[in-house]
Amino acid sequence: MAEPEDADTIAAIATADGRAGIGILRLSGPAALGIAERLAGRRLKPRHAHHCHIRDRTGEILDDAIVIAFPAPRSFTGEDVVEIQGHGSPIVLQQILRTAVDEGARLARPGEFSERAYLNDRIDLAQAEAIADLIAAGTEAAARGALRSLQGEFSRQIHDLMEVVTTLRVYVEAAMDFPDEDVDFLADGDIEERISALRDDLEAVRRAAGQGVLLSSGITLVLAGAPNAGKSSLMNALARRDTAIVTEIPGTTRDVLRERIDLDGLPVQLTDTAGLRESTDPVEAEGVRRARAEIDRADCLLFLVDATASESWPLTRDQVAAGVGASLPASVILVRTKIDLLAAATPVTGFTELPAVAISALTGLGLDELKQLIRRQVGFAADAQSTFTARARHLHALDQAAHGLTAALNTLRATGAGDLVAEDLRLVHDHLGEIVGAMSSDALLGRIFASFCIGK
Ligand SMILES: Nc1nc2c(ncn2[C@@H]2O[C@H](COP(=O)(O)OP(=O)(O)OP(=O)(O)O)[C@@H](O)[C@H]2O)c(=O)[nH]1
Ligand SMILES: [Mg+2]
Repeated sequence: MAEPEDADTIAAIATADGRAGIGILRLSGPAALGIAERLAGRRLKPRHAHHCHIRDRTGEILDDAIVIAFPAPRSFTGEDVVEIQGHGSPIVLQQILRTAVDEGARLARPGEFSERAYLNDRIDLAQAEAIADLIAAGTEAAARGALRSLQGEFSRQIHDLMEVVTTLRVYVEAAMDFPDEDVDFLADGDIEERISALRDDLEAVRRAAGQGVLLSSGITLVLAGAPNAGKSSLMNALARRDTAIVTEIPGTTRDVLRERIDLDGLPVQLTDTAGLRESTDPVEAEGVRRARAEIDRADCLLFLVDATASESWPLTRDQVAAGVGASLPASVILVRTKIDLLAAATPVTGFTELPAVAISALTGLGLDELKQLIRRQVGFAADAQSTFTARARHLHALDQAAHGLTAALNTLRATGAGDLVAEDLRLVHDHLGEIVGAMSSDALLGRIFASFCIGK
């Protein structure tokens, strides 16, 4: 693990760029206190709000501010930290920042405060990532989930798994170290059962983390179909605003239009596209090309078919692929539009290869059903309440850990060789450790030592 560059004191404007009532500049590092005291022209008491003038090096007053010092180690980064809470003027904040740099600070890199908090063991890696996810949260549920991760909910579950792996390793290594024991630890089936149970637990965490990834990254949902199918109308109905132009002229939408919506907790980027057809109009043709590029990148495709048009229904996946002329995402939903225009309710869903729903963007009929279908198709569970946020990196590590457990089980069953099982388990532990920031093997040795009485 890299050590923080401890000679450096970093500075950055911590609040968003733009005009606001208050803007905050943050300093962290060994020179933070000294720099802030020169700017404030006074000594700073720990964790005390000082009202003072901030001056540049010529003595000119830059701002009237509240300055608070958080000496190490009881600070966010674990280093000396000072917050200067000035007026939220980008110009003034830049002047204060420049003066802090003149006094010896350097501009912080993105995420460097969180990085230092991690390097100084104030938070683990998954928690550091949760800070970024909290800030970027697209829905209330995502924000709640990120906060739960930041508070250590996800890390705790990973640590629990790591504990069990460690116990298993201790067990296996002991069996190898004391081969003259009466009981053959490895052959009695107990260890196999325990590895299986651990794999089940890991699978449960993997499922929850999968929800967490959906919660923090959301999905991209693309609306596609023939011209006039009702794509823009559905976009406006789902976004509850008049984003896209709707007319009865086929080929109205040409550009790709985007809206962010909250689908009962699931952050969704909704994308409206040009109606798919061959066109000699270069503008429309470019729109169709872009529509296909969006479909290529989508997590979920809604393929719209006008119920009043004489098109075959329902379509198979191959038929949709042919109509779209692009590779389809795993989730494709057929949407039959404008059903308010049908004289009688015709059976729409029935048995089809693809999930299907009938809607009217005009009356709102079927929209709730559509939303539910989208959530189900992308695998977003209804109770986002209990979910923490996670990242693709975490899923990858969890998958590798699961593979490692399977490998350990296979090794055990095939060979019963303790050293090979121990090596598999070591890898499982390392993969889990990647999620929270590694636990060194020295620490593991300490654990083994502490839990076993060697003199026995
Ligand atoms: N009655 C009824 N009309 C609808 C409904 N949805 C769309 N329409 C009408 O169908 C026409 C085309 O709708 P749009 O939403 O512009 O269709 P589009 O798929 O975006 O069309 P392009 O952008 O040209 O590809 C408009 O006249 C809409 O008013 C609906 O649910 N009910
Ligand atoms: Mg349109």
